[in-house]
Amino acid sequence: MSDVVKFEKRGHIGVIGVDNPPVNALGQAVRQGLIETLAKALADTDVQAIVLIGKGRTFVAGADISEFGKPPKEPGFAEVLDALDASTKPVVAALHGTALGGGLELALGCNYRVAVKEAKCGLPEVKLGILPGAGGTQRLPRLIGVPKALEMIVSGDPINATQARAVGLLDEIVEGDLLEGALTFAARVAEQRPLPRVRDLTANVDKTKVDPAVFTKAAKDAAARARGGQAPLRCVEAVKAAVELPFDAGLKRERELFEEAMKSTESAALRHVFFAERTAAKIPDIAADTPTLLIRKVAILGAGTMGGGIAMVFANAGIQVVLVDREQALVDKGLGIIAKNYAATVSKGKLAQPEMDARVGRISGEIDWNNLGDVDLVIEAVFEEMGLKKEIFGKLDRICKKDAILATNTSTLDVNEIAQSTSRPEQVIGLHFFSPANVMRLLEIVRGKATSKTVLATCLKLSKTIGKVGVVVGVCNGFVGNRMLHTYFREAQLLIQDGALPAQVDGVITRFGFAMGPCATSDLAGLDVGWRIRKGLPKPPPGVRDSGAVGDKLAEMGRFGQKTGAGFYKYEPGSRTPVPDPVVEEVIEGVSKELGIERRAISDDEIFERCLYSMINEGAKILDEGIALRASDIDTVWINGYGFPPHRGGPMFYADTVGLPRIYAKLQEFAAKYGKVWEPSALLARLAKDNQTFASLDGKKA
Ligand code: 3H9
Repeated sequence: MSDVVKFEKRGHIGVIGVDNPPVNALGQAVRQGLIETLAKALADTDVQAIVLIGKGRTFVAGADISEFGKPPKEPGFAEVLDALDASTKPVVAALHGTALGGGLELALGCNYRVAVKEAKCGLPEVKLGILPGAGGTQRLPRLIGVPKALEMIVSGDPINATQARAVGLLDEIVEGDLLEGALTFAARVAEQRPLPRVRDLTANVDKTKVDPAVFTKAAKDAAARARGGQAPLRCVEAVKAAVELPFDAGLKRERELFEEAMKSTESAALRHVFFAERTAAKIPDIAADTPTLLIRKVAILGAGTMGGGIAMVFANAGIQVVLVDREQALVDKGLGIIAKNYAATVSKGKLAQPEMDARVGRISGEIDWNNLGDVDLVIEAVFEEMGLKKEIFGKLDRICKKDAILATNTSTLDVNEIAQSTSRPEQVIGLHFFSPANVMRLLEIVRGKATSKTVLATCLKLSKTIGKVGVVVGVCNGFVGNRMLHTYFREAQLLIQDGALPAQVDGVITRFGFAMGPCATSDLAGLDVGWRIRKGLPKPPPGVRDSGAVGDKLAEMGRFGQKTGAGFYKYEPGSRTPVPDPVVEEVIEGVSKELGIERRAISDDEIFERCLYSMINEGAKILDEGIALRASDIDTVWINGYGFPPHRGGPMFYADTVGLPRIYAKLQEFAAKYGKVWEPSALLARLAKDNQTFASLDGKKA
């Protein structure tokens, strides 16, 4: 008998329990075990009905993703579903945790489905660049109707048990113990015949009743959202087959689309992203059982946009927050903005009023630092000025309890230097949130020279608690994300000086899949920020090009970006849509002339290569210096913090798909034309010479 699928009898009900921690993924052994235990239950004359349940924290959370891309192992998923279809006794799926992907498809192959109210159901395959490949695209529309099935399959977002019951996905919500509830349900339906099978339902997929426009619209919306990704479109195609073809032919079409998707680079990229995010939480010298500190109360220093956003992140996770600033008026302003942000979410129907009240209730204001003695973590989010930060950390050191973690949200400054202003550098760490902090998933966890393992392990665990993807990075100017952003934005600006225009540069980048190009992003962030910083800096030395020249000129004209209705583009009042502006063209031409640059036609390829390859080269340097632990960590940073298109896998994965020898050759060409900043990183040069990939460093094949 299988180790991962167990069979027991409870009276006249046979219970099949999947026990494959951590998430009961449907690997080969589980598939085999399901077929065997089902046969056993059917052969046992005492058994009148069967309950299929998951042990541990969840029902089956899907196929085993680590088996993807490898030779298939028998029995396949289809055989499990065939066995369920052929069952002569009712099978009741009992769901808890997350019934996702192949897990939900398994439940759809059962005759009935019951769940606890905390359960979630979904078909997230699209997020892995594939589509449900075990009948989900054929059964779900038959059960809940085409529009709702399309929505679930194309978005990949799960629904909760109450919603699932309302649309007919569940037959019952169980109060109390799931197994007991499922046994009672099974006993009730044990005698009922014929056995209901989702595959036999026809009303919801009746060709004469389903409006074909739903597919056209779904495909159009999916294409707009996917920004070049094909998986959502394949999902639409597969659901369409449920309406156009009989069940078995529909399954065959689903299979073809599934296999096509599975072979795509898009799917390889998205699977890489899935595992990269989880690998980021594993730090070689931090054992899984490293002790951690309890974080119950957090102080945020600075009640501005960033501080307020961070406060919301903790309050959302049920943690007490104290928002601190110099004056009561600033604290009140910060608290007011937070309340307004929550209220906006409530008015959109995305948050219930009592939950909003609970969250707001967790955030208090403070101006007296002496009252911070009991906080477990302080996050400083004030101006980027070393002197000020050192003064603050010295003060915190005197006030905060001994084991409190002192964190800085700096995006550029030296965390080691900040730590030296305290008597406890081992308690100091960088927690770099991304704006808007309550929306962006990335958290760069900056490990200082002295940061203790306990503090690091606590922050990693905390990142998960607050719903962030934590990536541990080392200390350097800009850490991983901003350091690479700097080279990418530099090239975008130099391309403009050389002859391109903002719309051309942004167009190349958005067609690759970014939501915004560098010029539109600068308009969103505000051109005044960089301009003010650069005013205090010396001009670049001879031979180094001034990438800020156009931005500074625009800022001098009061064109600060979206907030002033003009920057690299102009914006109609109340609109965020960038409109090319002839005035900007004149400014750019003027700057090129001033700098003695003869403008030329720039090809889209050159734009793409200079923007992307400069970023990749910097990533390779970061990896070589040990600032990032793995290439996949860099990908995780860029996907979660900078809008890199997930279906491209992140800059380093993308580089592997292009081929490092090719990128290396381009870097050399650019170095010859544009100078030292383009010198290839030693690591990239070595990998290119050996015809290797960044993934090979992480111990995987690309
Ligand atoms: C599919 O089903 C295809 C079918 O249509 C048809 C095929 C023919 N496989 O996320 P966590 C690992 S596609 C293998 O930290 P949480 C994960 O790597 C699949 N491994 O926990 C991690 O390992 P480690 C459709 C998996 O509580 C550990 O489990 N299903 C899988 O935060 C814990 O994971 C999905 O896309 C898997 N399917 O979240 C669901 N799932 O500890 C994918 C997890 O070594 N999974 N692992 O790092 C999830 O969304 C989340 O894991 C889940 C739990 C919500 C379930």
